[in-house]
Amino acid sequence: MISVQAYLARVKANRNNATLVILGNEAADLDSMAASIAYGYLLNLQSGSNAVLPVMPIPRADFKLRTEAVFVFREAGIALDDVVFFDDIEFDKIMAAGAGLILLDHNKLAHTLEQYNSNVLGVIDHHRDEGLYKYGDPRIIRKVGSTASLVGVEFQKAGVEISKEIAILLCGTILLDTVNLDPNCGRLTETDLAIVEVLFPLCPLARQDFFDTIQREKFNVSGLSTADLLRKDYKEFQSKKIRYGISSIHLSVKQWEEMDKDLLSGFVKYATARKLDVLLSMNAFVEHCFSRDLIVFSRIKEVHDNLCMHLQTLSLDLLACDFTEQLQEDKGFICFYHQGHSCVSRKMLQPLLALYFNK
Ligand SMILES: [Mn+2]
Repeated sequence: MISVQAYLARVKANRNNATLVILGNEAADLDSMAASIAYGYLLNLQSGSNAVLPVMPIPRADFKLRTEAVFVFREAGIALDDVVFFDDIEFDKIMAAGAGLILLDHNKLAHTLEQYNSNVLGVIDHHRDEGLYKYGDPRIIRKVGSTASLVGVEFQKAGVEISKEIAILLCGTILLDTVNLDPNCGRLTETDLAIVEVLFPLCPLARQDFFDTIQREKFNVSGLSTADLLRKDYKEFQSKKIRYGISSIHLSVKQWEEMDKDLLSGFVKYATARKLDVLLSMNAFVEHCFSRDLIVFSRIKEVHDNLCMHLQTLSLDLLACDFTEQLQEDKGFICFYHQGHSCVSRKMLQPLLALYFNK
């Protein structure tokens, strides 16, 4: 039996001749990526074809931002060089040549790929059924904790031997998605439990340890640069005159400032590249209890100062922090706050900013 690693290397070498692409959803979470690889591998074992290509639906450079996936892939012995990312192929050409698509972890193509609807041949997913691709084969849409569980069931149905690597990929994903099989998480089903019974004996890692590490890695941003942190979870908005972005970051300003002594330069670069007037960073972290910091940056002094004044009038309970070494006013204007009312999230702050900027 060919290993997952060898399968990936072979199919990558043959990537431009792919006849079937296995694609996860555009958020490219662990479930999307692990399930695509496992399912592509299963089809390869069943058909012997080197033309079944799992494609990670993000640019290669973005993979490292999904730190939990970096960890699980490494544990499963998957070398990133052998994995195909969206920018490793000419997706348009492969689709135009008539390749089929199997959607994993979503059952409606992303808006940006809508023109390939007629390429879709099948779906395996656990989201709400959008009622598309009724002819799909397979067409498996079931409310379970993880798409990885449904792929595990397909291995079982096929009577194919499950390797250690596949067990690690699927188990890690199911644990993350079901919060370590917590019946109170609202996602765990009998299907997940039944497949975990089959998979875990084949996985060499202890369940609690494995889960704890995946969870920790998910929030481990220590290897990331300021630019990576800013784009990891970023949303952009346009009001009448102001274009602004809000990054959500799991790190206190203090920790961040220790990692990067020149945060201001990172903000200047990021905001300039995206033509932003304003860049906010909402920093959520646990220090004794759940806490938040807020960073306000603008390239324009007047915009910066007025916004800071306005923010003080909102019920955020802002307390200015002293990071004087970060202040170099020739580059841009930045200030750092501790946000006393930690319940105010980006979802809540953004509409208030929209009101302010549209005034
Ligand atoms: Mn999923």
